Amino acid sequence: MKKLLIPLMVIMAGAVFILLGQPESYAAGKISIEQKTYDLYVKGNHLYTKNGREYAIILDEEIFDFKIYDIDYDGDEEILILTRHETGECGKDLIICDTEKAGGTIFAKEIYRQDFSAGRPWKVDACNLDNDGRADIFIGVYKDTVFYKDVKKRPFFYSWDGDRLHKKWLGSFFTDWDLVDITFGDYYNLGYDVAAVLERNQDDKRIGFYQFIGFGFENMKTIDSGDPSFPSQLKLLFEK
Ligand SMILES: [Ca+2]
Ligand SMILES: [Ca+2]
Repeated sequence: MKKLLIPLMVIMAGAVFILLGQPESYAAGKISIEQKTYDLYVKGNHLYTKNGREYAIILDEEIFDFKIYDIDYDGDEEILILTRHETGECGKDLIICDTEKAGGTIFAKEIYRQDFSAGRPWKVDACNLDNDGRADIFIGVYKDTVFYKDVKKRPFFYSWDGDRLHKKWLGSFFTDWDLVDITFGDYYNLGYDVAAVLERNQDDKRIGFYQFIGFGFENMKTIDSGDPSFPSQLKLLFEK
């Protein structure tokens, strides 16, 4: 028995080596089109789906961040992409893509593009803040504003009318704590989404929940770092 054990261990070590040596690809969620769901992958800054066992590229452009969202509420999801800036440090253009099916897989078909490179964008997201029939699009930028000269992460919101973006709320900040990350969901069963914001003040962190009230956002709740639920909420909302 002992003689067999060593070659087996060598084979297993080899298998682990092969697995670790594979080109990097990351499962990146799903997209649903015409009642069919496609798995998405990110590999070498490109977005892929799979056709059988083969990776099929969705868009011929490097991505920095993306969000799958049904921006016209017709049941088929679209892809919002923040393209990668040449420096690799931030995003460049926001592209909104419809999808086309061909040969059992899908391709992105650009329907809108806007250059956000001056704002050094770091995140794209989409949500329903107010049930007004228009999807709300979040672009996190890294800049100063007219009134606040320090360069930091700032929350910009646009609404999508089916053809183009309209400025909705180009905020300087939610509070005097720094914006670290943001995500959206109907966490309070209100029938619309609220913002969950990870905020930082020097070494301290907290999660603030904010709802849109027409001319800005209002705080609904804050979970401080000392709250027993803080670690689980942090994991659930921001480390998914
Ligand atoms: Ca749609
Ligand atoms: Ca809206």
